[in-house]
Amino acid sequence: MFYQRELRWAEEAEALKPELRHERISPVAVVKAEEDPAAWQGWRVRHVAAPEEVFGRELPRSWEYTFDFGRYCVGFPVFHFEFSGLFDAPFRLEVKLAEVPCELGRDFTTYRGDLGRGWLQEALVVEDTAPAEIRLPRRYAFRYLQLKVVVNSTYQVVLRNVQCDAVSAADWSCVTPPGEAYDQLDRSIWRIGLTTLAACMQECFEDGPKRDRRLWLGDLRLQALANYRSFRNFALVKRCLLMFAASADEDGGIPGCVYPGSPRPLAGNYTFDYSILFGDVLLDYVNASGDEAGGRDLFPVARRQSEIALREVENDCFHYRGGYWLFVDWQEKLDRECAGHGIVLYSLIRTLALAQRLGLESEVAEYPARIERMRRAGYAKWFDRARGYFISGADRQISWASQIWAAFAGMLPETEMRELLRRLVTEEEAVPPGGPFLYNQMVLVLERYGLHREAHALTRAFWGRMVELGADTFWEVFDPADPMRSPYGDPIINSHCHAWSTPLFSFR
Ligand code: RAM
Repeated sequence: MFYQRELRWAEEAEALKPELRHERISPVAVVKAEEDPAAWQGWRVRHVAAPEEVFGRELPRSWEYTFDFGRYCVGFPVFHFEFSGLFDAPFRLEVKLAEVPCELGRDFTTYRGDLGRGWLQEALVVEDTAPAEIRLPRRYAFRYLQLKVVVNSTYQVVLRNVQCDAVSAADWSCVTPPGEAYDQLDRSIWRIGLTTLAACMQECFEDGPKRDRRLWLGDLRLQALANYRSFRNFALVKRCLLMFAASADEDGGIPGCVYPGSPRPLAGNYTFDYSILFGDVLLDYVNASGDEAGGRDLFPVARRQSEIALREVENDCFHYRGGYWLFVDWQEKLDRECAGHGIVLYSLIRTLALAQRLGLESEVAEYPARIERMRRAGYAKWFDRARGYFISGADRQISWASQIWAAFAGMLPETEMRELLRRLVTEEEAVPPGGPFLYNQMVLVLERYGLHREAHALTRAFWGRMVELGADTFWEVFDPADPMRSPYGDPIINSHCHAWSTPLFSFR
């Protein structure tokens, strides 16, 4: 459908590829991972030496050191060595990198998850010459870096230093810290949040720099909002929007995620609820950047996603017939139909608002009436007056997801919705979020309904707990009651720096 334009969009996206900023980071300690049932995920690290005690000394034939960089790094590890004596066998170096202690401590051969083991970060370097510098060619995301040599040859090795050539598209000089009114915990949440976002700002917005290192539209929606309030890198958002537009299929549908690539980005998974929010992300972008020409150029893509969404609507209600991925949240117990209705309705509302913002109302002339009908039908089908909540599925499930998306879509009058959201936060019967992604949607929607205080309290309770547990960056998956939770069958494959977990509370 957009074929004529896709190559141009791909070229424009390519032209917006950012120049990454570099920073050299050195380790602050030599540590050892130890099992500790009292620690989060059962592992902690113990300080064993200062890096200077290792650097510059002649090392034994077999050795192993784990360096703690004291902060989260995304970049290329660089090692400096000095070899003396006759170089009579290749130098063999094993490298392991980890975001968190549990990953550092676990033997990767015990990995039992569903996703490919290739995401676990390790490298084997074999050098035939005596190189003064070894730079790993792949980019890694880590706080801990382990080097191991097993039975070296007879030459002597001195490790001069270990560093990370860290890269990011984020510019910290654009950022204004929270005002006086915010305490230490708030400041930590804010700082760790932006550290998370910055780590994910590479040649595109990545979901996580360890895994999946890909651009996902649902993640971009939250990343872009956090970015407008901090690093204000509008070009990177535009590049990502263009990458999605450039990977539309014949029907004009865009995927839920793309793999950066040339001449065109490659489409990844189709995620219904992500794709249909293209117009929402585009509207936020136009509002934040003022780039109306860019908005107009991509408007047909936004409208097409809403049209595709409407195919799943019958008698003004969304029906989940299956056959495609309706993600909403990592919560296995969730009945997604009511939330799905809210997302489709919200997509129409936002595409209409985008058209109005760009003076293109005539292209979506039927939307106002449709929106009204879907609001009424949604209320009639899913709102339970007696219980005061939206319910979903045969089990009449009350969930955060249903309420959140009903709220985004304005399925109740504003004052009633505000009251519902206030009650929801402490509702014991409600199926809670499966992780930070949906908590963040809640923070957003609370703020949209003027519930700033509630959004703040939720942020402190949920993200504050990760701070207490020692997070350097915010985690993709976090359930305070279940440290080993993983949607992928093994927590060491979880991403511990995931931009959708950058808290969206506005520290104003
Ligand atoms: C995972 C990633 C990504 C998310 C999708 C739905 O693979 O964590 O961030 O958007 O799932």
